[in-house]
Amino acid sequence: MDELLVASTEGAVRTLILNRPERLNALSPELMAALNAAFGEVERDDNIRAVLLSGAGRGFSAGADLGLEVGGEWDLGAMIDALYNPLVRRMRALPKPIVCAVNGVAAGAGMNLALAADIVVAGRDALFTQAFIRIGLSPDAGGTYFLPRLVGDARARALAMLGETITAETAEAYGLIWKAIDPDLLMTEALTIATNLAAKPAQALAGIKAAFNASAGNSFDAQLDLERDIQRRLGQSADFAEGVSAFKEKRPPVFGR
Ligand code: T3D
Repeated sequence: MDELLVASTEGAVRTLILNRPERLNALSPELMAALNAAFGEVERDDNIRAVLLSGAGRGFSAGADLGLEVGGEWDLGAMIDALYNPLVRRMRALPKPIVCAVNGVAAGAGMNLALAADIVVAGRDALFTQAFIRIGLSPDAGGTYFLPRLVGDARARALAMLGETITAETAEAYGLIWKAIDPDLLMTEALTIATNLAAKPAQALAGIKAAFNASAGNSFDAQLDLERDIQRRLGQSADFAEGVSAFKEKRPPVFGR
């Protein structure tokens, strides 16, 4: 049987490809478990400095696997507790940048999985939909947290309540994603972004991620204090010393490996 999640490493970038193309990479419990394990490995491996997440075939992910049996006994909350929430928490807490290349439709939890990444790029032919409402559900996998923060409350509510499909270009115009890209160049450009991130000072990237993660829930004062604490720590790092020396010596910096 083909692997559900194909992992490869190029330099310091770990690429993870959802691999159920015949089901548009629907998130079966097995695929979710594989994703959770893969992000756990990335967390532990000091040689990995950035992650690139994408999907095989013509879709990024069609969300939860609807092929599973549903019914009164089916506890979706338990599934979310066991698989969805740990994954999204892990992706947000990972002190390394995650680039997501959306290569086709991203629906329901598939869309929200993409939004849990730090930088999202999409092929111009990609589509985004909060499909939950069509099957009588409300967004999960962080959707009601990410959406209003990315696109504002008005658009977030409409996307969730209407379940309309938007194009990658609209997603870019809304500020939902970083960029819409020529589909033929998507993976090359996404890998370039991830490789670029992997060469940047890792502790500073971790600091940026921690600061932005906290920003949504912090008061202005608390955020200023957090910025100070992060900067204090970074100010003592070898990368900062190297950055300043390189600036003074008019040469490119070489950050720690
Ligand atoms: O379970 C829990 O824990 C609760 C959590 C819920 C979170 C959620 O994500 S709820 C939202 C679930 N997703 C959806 O409702 C989307 C369902 N899919 C679609 O609406 C459409 O497939 C798309 C709009 C995404 C794409 O349409 P299209 O026309 O490009 O493709 P298609 O023909 O519908 O799909 C291709 C195949 O993938 C097809 O199989 P077949 O008929 O060729 O054998 C289709 O059944 C399969 N597929 C698509 N989505 C899913 C799926 N199989 C299982 N689960 C899916 N979500």
